[in-house]
Amino acid sequence: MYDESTIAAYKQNGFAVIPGMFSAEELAEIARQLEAHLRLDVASAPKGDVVFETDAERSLRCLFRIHERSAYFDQLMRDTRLMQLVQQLFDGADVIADGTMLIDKAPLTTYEFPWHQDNAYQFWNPPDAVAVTLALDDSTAESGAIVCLSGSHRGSILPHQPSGVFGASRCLVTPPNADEFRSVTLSLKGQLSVIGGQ
Ligand SMILES: O=C(O)CCC(=O)C(=O)O
Repeated sequence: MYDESTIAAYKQNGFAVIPGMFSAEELAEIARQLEAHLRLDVASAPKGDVVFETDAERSLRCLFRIHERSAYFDQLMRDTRLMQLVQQLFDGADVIADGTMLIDKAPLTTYEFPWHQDNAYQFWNPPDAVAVTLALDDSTAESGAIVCLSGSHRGSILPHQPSGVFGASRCLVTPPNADEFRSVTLSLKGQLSVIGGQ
């Protein structure tokens, strides 16, 4: 069982940061498996599952559906700790592990993820889903950390439109009102962030 204050923070804010779920050794192994997988997978992944950079130091921006081509990442997606955490966040409901993706924000990348609700990509009905993100690199305000709007998960599903950004293709039609929600930058280092609501 996870700390009740983490669960309460998630319900209040729509996100939570959980340090220490994976040990330093496990994180190193995940990073090693990822490197090995990328060497094999990027060339053979279906075209729609890979998004490349044009102007950054590293060429990969996003890789989708990794678990479909990697037994290791399929198993990681179903890790008991993750499944139990999400089950507790949803008050004991059955949990389905649905997908995996890698987001690589390389140095000198010039794009921004536009404001969006994740369900604009996943179309769950009802939209009872979370994104569980594992930070393999340090993720800071300077390096492009995820930014969340605290409490915005309690609102309704909002209209989205094409954003024109490769790998982050949908954005809110009307950007959020900066006065309405507290904006929180999730600085992560070997930590897990859970973001949910819509
Ligand atoms: O990395 C970001 O800025 C946004 C990522 C995101 O929306 C997601 O992982 O669902």
